[in-house]
Amino acid sequence: MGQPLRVGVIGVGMMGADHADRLVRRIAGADLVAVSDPDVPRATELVEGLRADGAADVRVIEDPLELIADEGVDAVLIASPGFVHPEQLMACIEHGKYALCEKPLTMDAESSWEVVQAEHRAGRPMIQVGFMRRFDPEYAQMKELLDSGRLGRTLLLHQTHRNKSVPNPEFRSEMIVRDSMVHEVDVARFLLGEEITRIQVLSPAPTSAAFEGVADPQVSVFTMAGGSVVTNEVFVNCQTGYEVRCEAVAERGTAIAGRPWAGLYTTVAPDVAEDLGQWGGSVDPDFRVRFERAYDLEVQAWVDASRRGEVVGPTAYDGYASTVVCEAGMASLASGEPVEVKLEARP
Ligand code: ISE
Repeated sequence: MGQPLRVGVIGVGMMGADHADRLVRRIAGADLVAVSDPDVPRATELVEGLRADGAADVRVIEDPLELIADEGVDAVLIASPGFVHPEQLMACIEHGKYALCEKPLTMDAESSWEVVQAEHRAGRPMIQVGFMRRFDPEYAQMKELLDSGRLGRTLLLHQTHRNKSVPNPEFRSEMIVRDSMVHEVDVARFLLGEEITRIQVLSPAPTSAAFEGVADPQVSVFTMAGGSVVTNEVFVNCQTGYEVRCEAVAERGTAIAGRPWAGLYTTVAPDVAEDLGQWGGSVDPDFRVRFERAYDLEVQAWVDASRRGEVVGPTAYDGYASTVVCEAGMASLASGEPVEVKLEARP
């Protein structure tokens, strides 16, 4: 496939640093060539650490727009805060650079839609959104199983998303929707292959571990275009560990992805192959550990596709759709009532 993809990483917080490390140690066909962060000492420290791992020529470019425009950068991994995504994505589109953008695509439906339209005007897809669960082997296996039709129609999904704790007082109720539940939005659209038409977010009595006034846990219900229903529990201060799983209930069986103690678990009709697992382990608190393989496969797929001149995985439109659903979710969180979801048609 020719020369390695020269990648620049924007944002060296928890995810950006993790991706930079991944690009240096585990991703084939890519060279990390630059990082950018307003915290230059932090970026410099990261680069020095990576140098010890053999990444000798990584530059620190303070201005992210300069990194995007740089002729020595072929593709950009955006791990900066969501509110700066619009201008960075627009710059990637303008300079014709492939971008892997961490979720959320942007912070509101209007700016997400502007990104979708700008990419469309540019005439070719360039953006992959960082919904890594699509690359998790068990979720991918579940998608294949549901699509095969062997279990009949999928009627329900039950999703669980628990973080051990979020010690950040700025992580308010709306953030639980926009930053955490957004993953469930994407998985529902991905597994069922249809849009969410209505969302309701309920807030049960909060855990005493949550900051004052924060609705945690939250239970949300999505109604899908084809009539199936998705229930979601998002609980970001559950105290135990990082538990993310999804159970699909179909006409002829069920499948669970993400049981922490086993592979894909199924209970199926007698004529469908059966696969049982057993409990036996603790639950790690870190989502980088739980989804390490998914992140590796996600970034590898992005690098391979960019080198082929293609885009795979969640598109800008997927990012836009999830933003619209989360906005409706935040409205429902405030009112307690179901809210209709209205999407612009895919360009
Ligand atoms: C975080 O941003 C993530 O993406 C994690 O996967 C999620 O579990 C967490 O709740 C979010 O804050």
